[in-house]
Amino acid sequence: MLREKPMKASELSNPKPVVLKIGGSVITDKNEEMKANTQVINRLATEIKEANVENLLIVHGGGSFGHPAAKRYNIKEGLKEDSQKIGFTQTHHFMTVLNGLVMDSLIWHEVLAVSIPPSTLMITRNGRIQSFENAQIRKLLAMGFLPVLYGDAVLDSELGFTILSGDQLVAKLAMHLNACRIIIGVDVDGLYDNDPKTGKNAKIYRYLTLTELKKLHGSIERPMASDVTGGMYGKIAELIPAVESGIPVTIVNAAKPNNICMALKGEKVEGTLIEKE
Ligand code: IP8
Repeated sequence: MLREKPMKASELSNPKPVVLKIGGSVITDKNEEMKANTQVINRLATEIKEANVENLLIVHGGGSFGHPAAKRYNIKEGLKEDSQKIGFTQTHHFMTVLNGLVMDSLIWHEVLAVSIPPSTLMITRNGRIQSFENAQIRKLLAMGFLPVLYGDAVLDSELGFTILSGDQLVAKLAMHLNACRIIIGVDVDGLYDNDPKTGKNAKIYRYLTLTELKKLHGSIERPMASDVTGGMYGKIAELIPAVESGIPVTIVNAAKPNNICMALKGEKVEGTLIEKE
């Protein structure tokens, strides 16, 4: 069932939601499977608590928890043989483990966070969200809670199962809930013309219009091998519909202390701002 229900008057009295994505490369160590950056997770929880944003949703990525198992068992490509099924269960489970660590920290910092496994709310079709039950999320937001979702291994009506990236989820949630902005926390200072970790002289984009973003999407380097959902390339592709619908996107370095707090408060942070025009 596809729910496109408009916001109720009581819900509209709240400010429009802000959607925050925290990249897997920020909260995990991608060099070691299943290694969480617990200090960073705790710092981010402090920043989220301090920013105290009304109507906030968080989506986090998979990093070294979700991606290695998904890659090992080709989960994104769908169910082709029974031996992949254990990989589906592992990928989903490892994401719940990472989510548990994020939740522990948020709850410890007295953030009113409630975890929602995306695989229970949505089904994809050939990798794209097909049905999305958002009543729980709307209700939680209306009651003042902070829903926390994540990239997940989900059921797919054509493929059997697949991987739903946190970025596809972010764009979909933002559009469904009429968000006022999206903040993407990554482990570099913004969007570059080249991978700043490997490419020398990579140039950062401070501001991009939708037209420029689309052009860039056509020219940017293809995915890095460690990330089944396509790294920065996948991110850009997923953000286009949200920017198209008028939701500005700010990409900031969440590995640098205080950036997420400032971005959440709407303060100016070094990064990349992408707007429709
Ligand atoms: O890290 C994918 O989410 P992402 C998560 O946001 C899994 O691309 C399960 C690999």
